[in-house]
Amino acid sequence: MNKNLRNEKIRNIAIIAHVDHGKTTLVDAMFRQSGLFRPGLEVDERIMDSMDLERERGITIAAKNCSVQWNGVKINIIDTPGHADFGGEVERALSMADGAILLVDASEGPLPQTRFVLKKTFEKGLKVVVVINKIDRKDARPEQILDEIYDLFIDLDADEEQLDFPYLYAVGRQGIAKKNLSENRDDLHLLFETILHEIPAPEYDTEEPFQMLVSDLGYSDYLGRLAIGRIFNQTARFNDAMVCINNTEEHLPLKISKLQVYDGMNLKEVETAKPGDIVVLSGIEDVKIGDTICTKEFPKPLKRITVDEPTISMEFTINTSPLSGKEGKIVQSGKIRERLIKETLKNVAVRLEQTEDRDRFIVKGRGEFQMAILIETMRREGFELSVGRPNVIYKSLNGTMLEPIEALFVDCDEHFLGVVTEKISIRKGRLTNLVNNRSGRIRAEFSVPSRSLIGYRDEFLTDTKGTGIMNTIFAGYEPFRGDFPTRFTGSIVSDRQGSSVAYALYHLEPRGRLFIVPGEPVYAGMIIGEHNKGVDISANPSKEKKLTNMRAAGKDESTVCSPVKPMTLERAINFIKDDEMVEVTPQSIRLYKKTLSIKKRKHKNGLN
Ligand SMILES: Nc1nc2c(ncn2[C@@H]2O[C@H](COP(=O)(O)OP(=O)(O)OP(=O)(O)O)[C@@H](O)[C@H]2O)c(=O)[nH]1
Ligand SMILES: [Mg+2]
Repeated sequence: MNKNLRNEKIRNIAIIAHVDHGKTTLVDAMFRQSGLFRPGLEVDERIMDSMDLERERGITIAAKNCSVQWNGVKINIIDTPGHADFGGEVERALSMADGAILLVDASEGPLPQTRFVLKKTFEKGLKVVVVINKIDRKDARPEQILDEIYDLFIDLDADEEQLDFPYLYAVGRQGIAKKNLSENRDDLHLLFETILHEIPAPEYDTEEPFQMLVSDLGYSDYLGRLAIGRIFNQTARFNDAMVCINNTEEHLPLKISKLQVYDGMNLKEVETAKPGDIVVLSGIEDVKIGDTICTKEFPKPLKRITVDEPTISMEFTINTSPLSGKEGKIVQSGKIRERLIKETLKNVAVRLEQTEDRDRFIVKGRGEFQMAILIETMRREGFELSVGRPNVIYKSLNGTMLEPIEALFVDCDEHFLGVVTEKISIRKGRLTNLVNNRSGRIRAEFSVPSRSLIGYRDEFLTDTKGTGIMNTIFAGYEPFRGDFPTRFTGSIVSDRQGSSVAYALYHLEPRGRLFIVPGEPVYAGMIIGEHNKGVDISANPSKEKKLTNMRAAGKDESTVCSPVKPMTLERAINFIKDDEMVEVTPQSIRLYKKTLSIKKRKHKNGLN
């Protein structure tokens, strides 16, 4: 009798899209128009992108909750990242939602991550409201994009009801949403109304016991660990005694020491929270994402959150370079291990494997960008460590080695198609589709091994003079397509410890592209540049000019070195080969050969 009730006072939505299609900016406008800020208050842009790295890079990295009120209904919003490497965050966010706002850029149209996130909402059976965003763009083609979205729904096997999706046109940045392009509107009221009308209110069952699914973790200095998630049935009360059911079906007792709900971007303490609401609960330390919190009397776990498997793995070790321990505060393997475990608790897409060597860990995730963000975060916390090349994760089926394959979508000037196709075919990629609509730009689709894309993005941008756009989506596992070099150039390797000098670097410039400037510390085995040819060479970057008493006029060469593009972490991990590592400290990024001594390297390679 009391089944299938709905809490009409609440809506839970996730905002999903391909990267940069305007999710976080739309949330700003929703905040403004729901009266969250007093008029005239200066507010930062993309206020939900609160992490330092998010603000610096202008992208969302972690999914985050907030809420707005509209006509007496609380809309819990989860802003998600659009970058493919953070797809696990979308999967986690959807576990709290009853529906999703799918944003699609009115010029770019549906892109690979649009497909990924839409597929995930279908798998969860969630209602989707489509918002064709950025219709103010000069190159906007909203009606065409609507057709493309419809095609995408068909492609993903949407049923009739899903195909009849509600849609709006919007300029998120100006806070405008409308049903018809010709309509004159200057607010988001229609979006709020559509959410209230189309997204089902959270359903609950009074005959079921209390259940809350933990979908996120937080930490507060005063309260300790915070469990964040949605209440599925019954009401939570401050001081209630509960149990947390973990992945091994253990029942860990807890008492709700504080109960909070989202109020705008902040949290508000409450005495009780109703079914369907998203709460932040304190009172338990040992809780993980996916656990269910329920009563002691009726412990009944909900289905755990599942996310896609990791696709790449990377070696993390303590820093063993001769310069280790000079720049970082935290260098011990125990601390690195603790930090990585902490990451796996919060980040559902990251896995950690301990190896036999206690100083060496294997970290698995969704992509090298995700790894770079993790490493960058660690170095900012004061860590010093070394990392190896990102490697794809192979599988084996009936004795056949399988490798991950991606569909690669390229949009570039037709003149660059030749060089792009050539580079991709060397890397065992195949052209699968080509559209030339005679506009001067072409759209090509390739099927490529994932491993060939590691480090390729930079080259692609250089090859297309910065104008090409590439997007990828994981397509599945296929038989291994054969070897090709991970890099077609060699490394210039320092043969001794010292300090680099201008004279030596100047004379090395013709050999390739240098990574260091005069006055930097170097050591034997440190990679100081990229060699033009496919083999490594040794060099002495601290070689001074021989001083003679005889200074012949006109013979003194000027030794002004060319500017060096600073080595970033992302470039470094994409650049190194299997026998090379990146040394990361709060101040420096250095590259080195795993075997520092040239003699030992030669011996290993069977050379004398
Ligand atoms: N022309 C136009 N640009 C917009 C609009 N909304 C957002 N933008 C711009 O699009 C860029 C990306 O906006 P974000 O809100 O960060 O996009 P996002 O979808 O949250 O990006 P990720 O979270 O990294 O996936 C920013 O430069 C915005 O200023 C719009 O309505 N029109
Ligand atoms: Mg964002």
